[in-house]
Amino acid sequence: MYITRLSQVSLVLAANFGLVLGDSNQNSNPAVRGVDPQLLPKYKANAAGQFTCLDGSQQIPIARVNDDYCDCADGSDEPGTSACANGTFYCANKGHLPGRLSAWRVNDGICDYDVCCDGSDEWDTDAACPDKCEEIGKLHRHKVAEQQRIEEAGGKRLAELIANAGSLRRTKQKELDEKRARLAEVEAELAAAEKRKEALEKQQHDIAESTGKLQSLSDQYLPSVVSYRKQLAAELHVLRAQRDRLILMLRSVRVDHNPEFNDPAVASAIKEYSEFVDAYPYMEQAALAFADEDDAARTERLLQMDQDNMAEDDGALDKCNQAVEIAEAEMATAHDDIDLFVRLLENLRDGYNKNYHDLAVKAAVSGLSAFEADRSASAEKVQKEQEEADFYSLKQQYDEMKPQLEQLLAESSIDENVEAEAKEEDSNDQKVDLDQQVTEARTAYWDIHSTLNRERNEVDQLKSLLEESDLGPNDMYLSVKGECHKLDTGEYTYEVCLLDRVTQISNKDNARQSLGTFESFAEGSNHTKHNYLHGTKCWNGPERSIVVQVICNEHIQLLSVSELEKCEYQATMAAPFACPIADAAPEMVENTLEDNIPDASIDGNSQHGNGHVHDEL
Ligand code: MAN
Repeated sequence: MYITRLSQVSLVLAANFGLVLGDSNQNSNPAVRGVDPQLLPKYKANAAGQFTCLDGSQQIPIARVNDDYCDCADGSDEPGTSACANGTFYCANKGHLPGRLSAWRVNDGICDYDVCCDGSDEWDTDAACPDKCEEIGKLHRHKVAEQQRIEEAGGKRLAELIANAGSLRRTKQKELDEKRARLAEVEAELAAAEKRKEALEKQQHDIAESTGKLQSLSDQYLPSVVSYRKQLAAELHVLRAQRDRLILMLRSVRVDHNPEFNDPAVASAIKEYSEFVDAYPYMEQAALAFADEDDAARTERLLQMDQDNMAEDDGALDKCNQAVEIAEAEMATAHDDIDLFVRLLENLRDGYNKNYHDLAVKAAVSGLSAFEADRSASAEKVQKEQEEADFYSLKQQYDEMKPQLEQLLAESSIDENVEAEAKEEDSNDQKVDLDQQVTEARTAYWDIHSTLNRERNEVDQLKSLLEESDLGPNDMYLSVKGECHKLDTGEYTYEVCLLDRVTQISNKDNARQSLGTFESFAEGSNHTKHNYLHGTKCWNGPERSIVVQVICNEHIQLLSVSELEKCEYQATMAAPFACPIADAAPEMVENTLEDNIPDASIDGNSQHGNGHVHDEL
């Protein structure tokens, strides 16, 4: 076996002392260079001068420890050289924390200050590696203290969040209960508003429909009804004039007869006429008012008056129809009155005592004959005029139109159940009013509709928060779920809405890409790693997704976002949720801190994971 210069020195030393020295400065002792002081007893030679590999696999002469030749399978015989690929070099790092370096880094010409701040790893090369432990140790202690301060503040904040979570949950639960009850009320309001809206809309539709039908009926019949009405008016004036003439004749008998004759026929005529006058006193007054006017002139004048009145109504079929109905009724009355008066006068003519020379009676009797003659002349005249005006055809058209009009008017009348107050207004006002009511009913309906949507959303959100969300141990995420935090990284601004969704917003054109919605806490992460999945699909790639890693801090802040692989993002977020909780048992907190110190591990690959366990709370 080739024995190096070093091994020879070791051998000499071993021979001198009979065992490997166990001083704390073992690196100055080449035989135990690179040995962890805790393991020093294992580097003593046994009675046979043998070293037992730490894995117990074999024994070798003590002189072969650190002889720069790898004997043990576990590399334990070469703690101070680079001979064993799996060996470990211990550096004492006085003034800082000890470190363990992979053997291959020993004497490689590089000062591995990240692990061995004392430069002891380069003990056999020209690399000058002065001891920097004081400086590095100071920096490290400062870092540890700062970390401790952050963890204390963050832990306190986390404890507060947890302490408040109970009452916050109760408050929100109460809010949810109230909102659910209110939702039922709004739903009922919406149903009522919808019913009212639909009823009014139907009515509006029906009216529009019948207005259309009315218009076409009017287009078809109005001109004939207007003419028919004029014909009736002319005939009515003739009848009125005739009636007035008879009234004046009978009045003259009543007022001017000689009562001394005591003629029963006269008395009977006067009695019946007086009954009429008592019932309709204005009829006689009206007749008197026209007494001095010539019949023809009067008819002409009244016709003109009629024309003026009619002009106002002629545009509307329903008004014209009403006027026709009134005229027909008046004509029937006039005919009845004329028949009555003629009968009275005929009875008088046939029954009066001719021996009495009562001038008033005689005038009435001869007046009757003149009346009859005039009456048949004017009847002929009226008939002639009516023939000229095609009266019977007009009447036929009117009779055809009338039932259709009545049906339409019945259909378009406002439904009293829906709108009682509009009843007395005229139909045009009714229509304006109905249009306004429809508009108002629609506005009311849509207002309630959007209120309902808004309130439903609020209920859904609260329900999902309180009943469907994992909010971490002790509801620690309750108060922040949905809270958004942004970070501008130059090209993009990222927005993380906690346990909800993450968005990438282009700073150039504001285009937004979803990086995912919250899916789960990563297993084993103590609720400090959040997975957001199913974001916008990448061009020719996967759906975007992001992992948000929380690190301890008092305040919440989005610290960094990077795209590790195309469309796979990672964010770091400072927040109390990764802090050790303030009121945890003190030893435990200390242990946690110890665990966090990045030094006692190989090559400085320290585990920065927080050792706190929220679940213990
Ligand atoms: C956008 C951004 C990038 C992403 C590409 C993929 O530009 O979302 O982060 O890498 O799309 O095409």
